[in-house]
Amino acid sequence: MRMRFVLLASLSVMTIHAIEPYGIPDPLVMENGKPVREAAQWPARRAETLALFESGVYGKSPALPPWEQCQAETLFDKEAFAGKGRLREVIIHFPPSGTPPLHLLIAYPKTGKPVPSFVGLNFMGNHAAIADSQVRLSPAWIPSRGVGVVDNRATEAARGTDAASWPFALAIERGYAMATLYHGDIDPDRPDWKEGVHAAFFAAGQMEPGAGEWAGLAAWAWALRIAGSYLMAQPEFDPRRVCLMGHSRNGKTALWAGAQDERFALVVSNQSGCGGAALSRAGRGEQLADINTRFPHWFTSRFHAYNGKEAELPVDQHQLLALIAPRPVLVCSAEEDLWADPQGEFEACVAASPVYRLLGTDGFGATALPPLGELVRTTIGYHIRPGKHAVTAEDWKVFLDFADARLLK
Ligand code: GTR
Repeated sequence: MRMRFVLLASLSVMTIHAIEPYGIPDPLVMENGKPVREAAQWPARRAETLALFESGVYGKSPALPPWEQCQAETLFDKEAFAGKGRLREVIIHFPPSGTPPLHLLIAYPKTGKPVPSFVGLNFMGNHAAIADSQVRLSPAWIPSRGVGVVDNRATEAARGTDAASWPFALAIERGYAMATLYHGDIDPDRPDWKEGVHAAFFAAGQMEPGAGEWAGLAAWAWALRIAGSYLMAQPEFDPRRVCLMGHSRNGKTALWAGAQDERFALVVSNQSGCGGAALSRAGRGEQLADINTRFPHWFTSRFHAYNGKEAELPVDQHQLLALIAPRPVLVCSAEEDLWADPQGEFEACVAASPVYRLLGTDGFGATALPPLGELVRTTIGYHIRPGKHAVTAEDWKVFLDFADARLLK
C-alpha cells in the first residue's frame, strides 16, 4: 500500500515551497504497487483509475447511448449577433424511453467551415443564457435564487438573467461555437430521484441509486456527453475540436465528462473546487463533509464514507486531471474563491503533470502559483484572476486563448 503514495514535494525540487506533503496517491503506480514507467502501460493504469472514480466518487453511469439511437430536432436556427453568427436550439431525445429530453442552445459563427466549439452546462435554463424570446423557457425545476424564478419555475422575467456567463458574441468573434444546456433538464439539482434521468434506469422497486451507481454529477456529465455527440455529428462543428467547459459544480461535471470520454479535445474547469480540480487531501476550503451534507445527491453514497477521512480516499483529484491526459486541460481559479481552494487546484495540476509528461506532452509548466492574470499555456494550463466565484466574459477570453494556443497550433 505504502508504495502507492507519494509525497507531492518530491515531484520537483521547485514545488517544495508551494506544496505540502499530503500523501496523495501516485497516479503512476498501479494498485498492485507496480510502477508505470512507459506510455504503453498507462492505459491499464488509466482504466483502474477510472474505475476507482466510478465506484468511489461519482458512481458508474450507464453506457452512453450511441448517437444513432438519439434523435435531434432543430427548434430554430436563425441569423443573430448582428449578422455575424447564428443561434440554434435543438431538442435531443435519447434512449431509454422515459428519459427527459435535452435542449441544446448553440451560437456559432458563419464561416462555412467546421468550427471548434465549447459546450457547457448552465445553472438556470437556456432562456437565462440569452435574452431571446424564441429560446424555450425551461419548464424544469430551477433554484429559487434565479432571477425571475417563481416557485422554482422560470417566468419571462428570467430571460437573459445569466447572460454574463455566456458571452456568445465573443465566442463567435473568436471563431468558436458556444453551446449550453441546462443541467436541470436531465436531473434537477436537488436530492430527489423521482424526477430526473436516474429513475429510467432503476430496477423494479428501486428508489435511489445504489452504492457505486451514478449520482447527480454523473448524470449531468452523461447529458454533456450526449450534447457532445450531437455537435460531433453536425457538419458545422469540427468533431475533433469539441471542448468542454464548466463552472463550479458544472466544472466538476465537465472534468468527469472529459475524463470518461476521450472524444472531447480539451476541458476547462472554472473554479470547480472540491470534487473537481482541488485536491481533497489539501484540507482547505470546502471539505467532503461540507459538500456531501449540503449536496447529498451529487456523489455516490460511497464517497460520503470519506467525510473527515480524506486521507483514506482511494484516489485524489489530480488523478481526475490525469484521466484527461494527454488532452489539454485548463484549471482556472479566482483569488477570493477560497471555498474552491485555488492552491489545491494548482497543486492538482502539478501532481497530474507526470502522467502528461509520460504521454509525451510538456505537462504542467508552473512550479509556483503564477501571478494573477498570467495564463500558464502548457498542456495542463492554469490561470488565477482577482475576484470572486463566477464565470465572466473575461474568463472566457482566457478559455479561448488557451484553446487557441492548444488546438489551433
Ligand atoms: C457551492 C458548493 C461548491 C460549488 C458551488 C457552485 O455551494 O459548495 O462545491 O459547486 O456551490 O456550484 O456554485
